[in-house]
Amino acid sequence: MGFPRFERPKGLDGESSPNLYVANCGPAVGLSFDTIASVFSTFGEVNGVYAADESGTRVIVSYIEESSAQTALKALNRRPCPDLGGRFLHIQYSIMQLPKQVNTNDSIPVSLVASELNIPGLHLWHDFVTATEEEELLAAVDDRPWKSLAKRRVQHYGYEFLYETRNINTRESMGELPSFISPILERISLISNLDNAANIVLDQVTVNEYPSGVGLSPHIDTHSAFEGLIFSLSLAGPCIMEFRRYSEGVSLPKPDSITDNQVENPNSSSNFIRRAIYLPPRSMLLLSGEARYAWLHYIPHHKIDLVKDSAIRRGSRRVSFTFRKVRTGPCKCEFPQHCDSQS
Ligand code: AKG
Repeated sequence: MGFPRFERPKGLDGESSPNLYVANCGPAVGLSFDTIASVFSTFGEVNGVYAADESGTRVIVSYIEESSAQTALKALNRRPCPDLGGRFLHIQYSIMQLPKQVNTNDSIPVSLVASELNIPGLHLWHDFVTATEEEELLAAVDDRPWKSLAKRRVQHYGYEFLYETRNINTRESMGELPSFISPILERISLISNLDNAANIVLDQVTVNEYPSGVGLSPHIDTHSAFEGLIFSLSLAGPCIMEFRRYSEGVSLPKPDSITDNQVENPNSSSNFIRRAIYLPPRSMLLLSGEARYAWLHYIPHHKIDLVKDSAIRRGSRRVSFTFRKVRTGPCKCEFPQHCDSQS
């Protein structure tokens, strides 16, 4: 299986190439590969736009003709680009090996924005925290003890999450959430376009640390364990999160009966609908309503993810903070077939 390999830009004056390394540009700053391709195609035929690394802020724009790259570099380098929201791009020539063959057997189109997935209740905010806040949050959890699971490490705050029962140990509160989390909770409460967000008092946090290539098995968070809003903040590295909903009449397998192999080869079943979204570092995902109650979510075990036409290498580590509110009564959701309180 051949994956694209991107080299660092050479940045040599006069060393021209049909490929441009473009910084301050990419999905993490709200520019989709399609938008970038469309702006750069003003200067010539674009072969493809690829992520230069996992940051989501640096891309390689590959032209058919070297002369197109020269014109684009002259026109766009270090100038405000009106078609990209006035953004200043930093452009150099790049020498790269283009992807020859990428395994797409198990891949589905990956969206950069939640609305494209058509899953009611799914929301994604890019740059929910700053790079400084990200560093502080990572330093805070790295200062505290991790618990090792088979493939990843976790920390729990507020209440312990019990993986055997997929529920909360409500008998033992671990106390208030730590103060380093408070700015994030405040920002969540300011999300104004969501019913309930301002009123909900999130009281349980699970921190997951995934080494490169490690994913998460498909699951729906136990209805009786948590209320209806589940927020997940991605830090340090990107990942793809996939969603799967079984077609009407197909009974939902228990999480334990879904093997990692099925996650690796999700096309092995045609009874479900699949969707995928790219989660860049510092983004906040919200599962609410149907997205929270009826769709399985999971992270495929990949070291490299295909996003649009690009291969994105996962970082050496991804750390997520999942914020939830522990439920105190039975769940009364509109999805009884997925609800342990109602079945
Ligand atoms: C969970 O802890 O149940 C998750 O789904 C974590 C999701 C994530 O890592 O973003």
